[in-house]
Amino acid sequence: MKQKPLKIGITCYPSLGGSGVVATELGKLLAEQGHQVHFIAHSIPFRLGAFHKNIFYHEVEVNDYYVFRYPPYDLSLATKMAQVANMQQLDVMHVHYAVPHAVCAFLAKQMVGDRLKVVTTLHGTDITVLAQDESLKDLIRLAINESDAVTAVSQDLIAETRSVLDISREIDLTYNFVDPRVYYPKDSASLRRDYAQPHEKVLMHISNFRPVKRVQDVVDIFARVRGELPAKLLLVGEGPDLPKIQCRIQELGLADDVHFLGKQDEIAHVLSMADVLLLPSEKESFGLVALEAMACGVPTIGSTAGGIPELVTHGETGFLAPIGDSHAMAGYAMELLRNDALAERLKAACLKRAKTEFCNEKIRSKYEEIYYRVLGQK
Ligand code: GMT
Repeated sequence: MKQKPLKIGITCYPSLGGSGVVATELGKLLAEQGHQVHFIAHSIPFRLGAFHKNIFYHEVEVNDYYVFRYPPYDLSLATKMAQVANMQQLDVMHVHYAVPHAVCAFLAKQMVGDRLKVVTTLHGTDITVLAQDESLKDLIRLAINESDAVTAVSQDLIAETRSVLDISREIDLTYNFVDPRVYYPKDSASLRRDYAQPHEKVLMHISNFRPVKRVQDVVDIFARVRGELPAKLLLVGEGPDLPKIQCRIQELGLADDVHFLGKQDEIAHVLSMADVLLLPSEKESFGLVALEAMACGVPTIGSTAGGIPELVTHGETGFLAPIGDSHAMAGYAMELLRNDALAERLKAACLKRAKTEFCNEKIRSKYEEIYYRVLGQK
């Protein structure tokens, strides 16, 4: 690194979803580069892992005085950001997910002064769902316009942000990334034998089982595939739609062919069991899980929602169909699962694309460029 190491605050949802994973992995990479990284959150980020001398964690404590109907986490977070920024002389506060984090960083900057630069990364539902809500829209617009830099995880999300919030400011594209030291095809043959016979294909879906993931379509696709060839479906994760999905699987008589693995940490190991990942989402600004699968050599069959087409190249690293077209997605799955040569070609393309386009070092240095730019140290 040519420039001086920075002191960077990071706030994210520490226990939830792709935005927290990206924020935590980025913090780890920055610390490896010699930057000092201060996570400020309500609990320790779940992917933080082993001790690192450049990584610090500052816990936000919420005042729940009895007059409060809703304890003000946002205000405590903003105050903590300002305290840490002053105490540690932070250069940059990098917040992931606009609500409430970008708003809190805006408040912290009012307390600290303009020397604290704020970088906001938009991840998806902060814009595609929350910014559509009139009770939040103006506040999100303010926080975005007042950030020193704004990044978004796909071109599609940049376009959506501009159109939903009617803003014209610069937004940098910073795709999600994976660490090739963690995500690569693992030897999961023995694990796979626990779930599928050697002649059976393995289809997998990993998500938070929220309505935007359209897990119902995953079941429809699997039912069609299962009607034609021996296969198992592995469902990984938990969320509000899970009970409904369990009932549907019972109704369709598929219970013996579907395994529920719940939440899992060793995602690369789990993904390496799969022949194909299904991601038929209604909204997906990027689809980090499809990138994790790609890095493990597993192609994705999914929808054309949001940023998925920027990640999955149709016919090369997977197959895409319009949202809700389970028939076409099942057709692609059968084409792929019946053709070993095609599967090998897609696997090779997946491994190559994950390493070249979405490599952790490339995206990390893009974020560093943004930090130095807002600090006037280009
Ligand atoms: O939708 C989720 O699975 C969670 C959500 C989050 O905020 O963590 O994911 C969003 O951010 C991820 C990381 O940038 C993206 O890969 C997901 O596509 C995005 N989710 C949606 O847009 C629905």
